[in-house]
Amino acid sequence: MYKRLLEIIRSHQTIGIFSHLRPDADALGAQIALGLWLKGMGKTVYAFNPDPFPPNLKWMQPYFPVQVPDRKSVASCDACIFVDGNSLVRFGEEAERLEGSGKPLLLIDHHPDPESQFDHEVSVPGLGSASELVYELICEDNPAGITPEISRMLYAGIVTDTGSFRFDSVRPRTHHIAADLLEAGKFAPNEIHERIYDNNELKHLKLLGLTLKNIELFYSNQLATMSVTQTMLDETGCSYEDLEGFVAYPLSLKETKAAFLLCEKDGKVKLSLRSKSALDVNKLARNFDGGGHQKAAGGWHPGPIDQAVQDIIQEAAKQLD
Ligand SMILES: [Mn+2]
Repeated sequence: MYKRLLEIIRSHQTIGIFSHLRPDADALGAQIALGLWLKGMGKTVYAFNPDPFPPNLKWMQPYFPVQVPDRKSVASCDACIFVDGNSLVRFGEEAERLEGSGKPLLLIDHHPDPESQFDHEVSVPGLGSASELVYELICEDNPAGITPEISRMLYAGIVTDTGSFRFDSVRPRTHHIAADLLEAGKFAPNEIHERIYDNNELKHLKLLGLTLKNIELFYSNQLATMSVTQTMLDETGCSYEDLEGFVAYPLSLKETKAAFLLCEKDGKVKLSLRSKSALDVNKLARNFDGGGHQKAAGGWHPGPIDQAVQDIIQEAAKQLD
């Protein structure tokens, strides 16, 4: 699986790496690790993302420059790698323009149902993170390629995308990789964990307080929603990005099988869907202009937010029993 990808990478000099829009730690960790590794091989590397680093991942920024894609830099690439997304549209307009450009388009991803737009795919749906794939790729080339910097980036991607090693995508192999990264990187797990999770401001906790009051339960507590209005964001001085991790609270309820965070955004309602049961939120998200994984997905509803709650519950209830 990695052999052909390695051949393609070796035979091109200037390589662009895209991570998905509104990047998370897995997207950025996998992207930056690839960037560092390729640069170490003597390649000219561009890392692209149109969106900024989220506040809790700003510490990753100094490891490798990630720039907004401009036409000239993208055009100078001989090959492009796309990490942690299953379709060019997930990577923004400049990525979409690359379709049919003749440049090899390479995919490294763990989302289900990848588009057929790529010339070569390393796609493992159900795997915990794209960062694990980048780890395997580098080791296939040379295990010594896992430097301390690369270790930190990949560990950040794995710890976040596996919910701190608790999702059922976690395999023994996940822990073996994590152990190897800890050894190669000589860092303590909490060093990364604290940077990502323990950096709240008071306004985040105030917003959390408001959102917890808004939890609603349906079908004998099997389904939970948490609604966030623009007024709540304005009152606390927060933005949509500050809701990271909130959906874990309704999902943590004993009888809850799936939890849905709904937030007013750009005149519509943004949906974050999470499951801790057989309920497939990727399938559910397909009804709401979205997708993702079986246990974590996102989507959009035209609004208003009360209608969105009704519609999402009605659709999710079809999967109960
Ligand atoms: Mn991911």
